[in-house]
Amino acid sequence: MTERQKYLFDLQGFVVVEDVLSYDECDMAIEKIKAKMQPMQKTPDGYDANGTWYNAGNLLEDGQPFTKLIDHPGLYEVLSEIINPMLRLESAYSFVRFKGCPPFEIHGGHRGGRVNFRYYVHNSQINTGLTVVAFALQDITEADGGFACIPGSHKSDFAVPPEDREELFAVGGPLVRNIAMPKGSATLFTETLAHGAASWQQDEPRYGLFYKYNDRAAIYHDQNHRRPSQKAFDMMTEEQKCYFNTAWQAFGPEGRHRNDVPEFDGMDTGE
Ligand SMILES: O=C(O)CCC(=O)C(=O)O
Repeated sequence: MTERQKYLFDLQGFVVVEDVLSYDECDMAIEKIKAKMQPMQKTPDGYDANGTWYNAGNLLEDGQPFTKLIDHPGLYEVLSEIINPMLRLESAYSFVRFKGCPPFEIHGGHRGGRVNFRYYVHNSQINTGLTVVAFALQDITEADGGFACIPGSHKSDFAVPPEDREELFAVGGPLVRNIAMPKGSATLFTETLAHGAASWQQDEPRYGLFYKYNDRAAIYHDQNHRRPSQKAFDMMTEEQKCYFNTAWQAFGPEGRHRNDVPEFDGMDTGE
């Protein structure tokens, strides 16, 4: 992690890493997402999706470029520094959103959330928990909508007062900024940051791709129905497979005392 990345991540709660994917890889990812995406009835906030929100899971079954992103060196440099060198990939999925979709309301936004939602710096070392990598598979300007956040809110010791939430956390309101992302880049943000997504404004839908990382000793999402299938594991290196181990740090069984040996080699996800 460069000093510049460290400065920006600490200041804002997110950092944009450019040139993670080539243009061809972005286009390939979009084609694979299109082939898999399913309409959602409701948005994560419970609004009627009305054909403007889709999702796609099990993307690791589709091989590249999804597999190589599990431990991409340019992302690992940052994630290993701000979370821990031993990482877990909790989920990898796509949300596809069409022009005029309901927003993803701002959530998170203070560091009192214990193990998964923490943020502090000690002896120049950043410490955070659940962290999202949002890949930009197309060029996104601030005017397009998409990922939005309150920069710096990951350091707040206070939750927004409930009576002020509607005003202060409004997407398009005084505190929330839309974040521009060039095609092929990845935005790494801590879930401790107040963040969400503004309604999408481009004619071409937004093909959002999200990987969520945690310390290999911590867990936020239920793992059992998110574990990759055999087909997905067959395309991974031994090190990549370890990203799906169950959460623990040490005193594991014989031969994998430190949780650095693959624990699973696939399961039928039923999808
Ligand atoms: O859609 C987005 O860009 C935001 C995603 C988000 O809020 C999340 O992953 O928690």
